[in-house]
Amino acid sequence: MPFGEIVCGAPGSGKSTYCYGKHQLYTALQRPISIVNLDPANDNIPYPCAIDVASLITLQDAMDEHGLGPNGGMLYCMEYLEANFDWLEGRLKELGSDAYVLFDIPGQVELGTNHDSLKRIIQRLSKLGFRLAAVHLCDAHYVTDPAKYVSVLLLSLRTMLQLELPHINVLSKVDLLSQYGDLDFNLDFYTEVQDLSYLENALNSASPRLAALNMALISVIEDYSLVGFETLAVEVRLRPFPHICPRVPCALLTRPAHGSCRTKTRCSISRAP
Ligand SMILES: Nc1nc2c(ncn2[C@@H]2O[C@H](COP(=O)(O)OP(=O)(O)OP(=O)(O)O)[C@@H](O)[C@H]2O)c(=O)[nH]1
Ligand SMILES: [Mg+2]
Repeated sequence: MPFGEIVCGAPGSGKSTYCYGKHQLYTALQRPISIVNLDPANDNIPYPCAIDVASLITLQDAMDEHGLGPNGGMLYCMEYLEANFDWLEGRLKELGSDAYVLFDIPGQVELGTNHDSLKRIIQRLSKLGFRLAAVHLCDAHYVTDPAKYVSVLLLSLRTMLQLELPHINVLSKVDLLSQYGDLDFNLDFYTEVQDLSYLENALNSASPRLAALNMALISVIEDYSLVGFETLAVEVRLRPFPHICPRVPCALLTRPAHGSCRTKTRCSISRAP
């Protein structure tokens, strides 16, 4: 039975880097893994790609042929992929029934929140027998500002509701947090989505006219208690693993360190010596 991850998230959130890092980790552990690039604008793919949607359609093709801009062109590409799902199905079958597949998804946000093609492609993958989970990457920079943090909570919640998969939200690039100065709260506060009423003062001073709306949004998130985050820092090695590095098992996905440190986190894969 094949397993897979739908690796989604906003542009630049680190999806392709995550796929590459995980490919290196699994290769070092001698576990099979394949990456399927479903981003038709991804013309600089860093990882070994088992299936590339560019063999079917590229964003440039869609824009040139139909006079579309980049955003409309991307939606067209996903609809085209959905209409030609048998192309994807045939290539996935070649990976075997025990494949572990990472699907690198385009960063256009509406694909994961309100456009239905990706959702229907996922449903068809499930019908093929894939056991899928969504890995939703969000740049950790969002936790540096209360309003941005609320927006990423809402985006994560909306993506969970739209994709209807087992779902992990991930704060990516946490290694960069130390560059943004001290956070208002410990990292645990943001990853565990603790008592959001602590954000009230900061939110209301930034937009006093919308104070009631801010608090209503916060209560929606808290009432359902669905959103939480893992943390991730990927450091892609410069050359393939010649052997299993002893630090590899400290995991690609890491929990925030508990305790007093404000932004402390563990890195995943160390750079090759
Ligand atoms: N410091 C640091 N940089 C990262 C990490 N993950 C990704 N990056 C950098 O973030 C930038 C964007 O990463 P990508 O993997 O291309 O992001 P993406 O989500 O695939 O981007 P799109 O495909 O354009 O949506 C690159 O410069 C990466 O090197 C990380 O964990 N730490
Ligand atoms: Mg990418």
